[in-house]
Amino acid sequence: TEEDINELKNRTEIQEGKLSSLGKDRNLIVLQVESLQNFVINMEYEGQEVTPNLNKLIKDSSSVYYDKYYQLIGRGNTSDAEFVSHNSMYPSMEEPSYVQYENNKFYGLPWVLRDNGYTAWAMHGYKKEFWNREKAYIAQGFQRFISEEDYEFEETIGFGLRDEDFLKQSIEYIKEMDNMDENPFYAFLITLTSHAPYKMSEEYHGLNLNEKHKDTLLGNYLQSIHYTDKYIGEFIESLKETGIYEESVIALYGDHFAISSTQKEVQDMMSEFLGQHYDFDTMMNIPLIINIPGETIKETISTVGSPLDFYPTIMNIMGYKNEKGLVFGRDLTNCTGNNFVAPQTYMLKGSFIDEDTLFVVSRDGIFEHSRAVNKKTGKEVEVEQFREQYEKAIEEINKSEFILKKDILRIYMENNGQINLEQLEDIQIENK
Ligand code: GP9
Repeated sequence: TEEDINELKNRTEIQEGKLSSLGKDRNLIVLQVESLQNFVINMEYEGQEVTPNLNKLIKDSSSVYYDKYYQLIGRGNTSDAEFVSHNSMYPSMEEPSYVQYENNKFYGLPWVLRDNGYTAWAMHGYKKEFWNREKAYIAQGFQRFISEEDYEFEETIGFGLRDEDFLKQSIEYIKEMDNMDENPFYAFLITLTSHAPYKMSEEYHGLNLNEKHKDTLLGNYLQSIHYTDKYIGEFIESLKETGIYEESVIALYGDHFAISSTQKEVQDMMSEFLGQHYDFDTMMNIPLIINIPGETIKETISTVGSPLDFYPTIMNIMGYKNEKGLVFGRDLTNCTGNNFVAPQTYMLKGSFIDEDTLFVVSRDGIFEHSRAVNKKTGKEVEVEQFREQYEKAIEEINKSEFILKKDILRIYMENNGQINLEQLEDIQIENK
């Protein structure tokens, strides 16, 4: 309805507040890290830091750490994490969003930065066709996609190109962007090595694991994320050496979980390891870190959020206005009230995580059979009291799907923010 569009318009207008415009005229470098879960942050494994470089980045006086950030992906996994982060729209549950909406009109992060003079490139050390990235990146607003074929390498780990090669050579592409003109740039990098099943030969193992964890899913994951962390550390040091670091904003987040809570055996193992019940809220918790060199801003922000909120959060920092598009997320730095995330993978539509509650819709989709857990006590509570939040989660997803299916941003942008809703045919959106 017109009311819905107006509400989204208001949501899209970011209010001035904390961190506003600190990134103006700076480059933006975003690292999307494969399978980076939040539980490894600040974790010590028998006296060894699992992610020393990420921990150092979080401790930096110029960093803000969002520790209640949860994954939001659909059929397109990693590529949906990109899609949601850039566009602040829910991912599709029918096909990977990059396939289904390849030719839609978007006004996401790359576009708004381009409108402000930036050049936007994406970098990823895998095949350019995978997840339909090469084709989808055009409508997403990327001007160039540096993919596997643009990197030199002799060895691979697991899925493909090693993060060491990827991150070292990406510095050269970043320098190229920096030297192109006087304008700032947007570099979006997606790492790969810490991909399931996390197996690497021993020469890459940097942690001493005890016998219990050696060659297990958890042990391999810890080794693998420790490896990636090492090269993220080197990447940041290289940025400092080039002088690009001080002129940039650096944002880093995990794309999705590494270890699932849906298999009983794995869940028990994780609960024992972490000393707390390993449920969806721990599994889906990924970190978001934003670093603005030179600013004294150190803080941990515990507002619940997800990649849906990345675009408005980063736009508040970059200081540019989104005057053409619509977003569903919120600026996590300044938003007040009870924000929530409404996952549709691993949990069904209508499920949500907010500050107090983990609400999991039952497999049969019947509301009354759902499970609600008080996050503070870990105890199950009466579900009926959450009917409103459950309906809100479904409504938000449906609105986003309607906009994507009808390619409404195209109409919206072509008519300078006006939409004649009567001209749109009705479409059926399933509630499950
Ligand atoms: C491959 C990489 C992995 O390009 O992004 O994707 P995933 O399998 O995690 O979705």
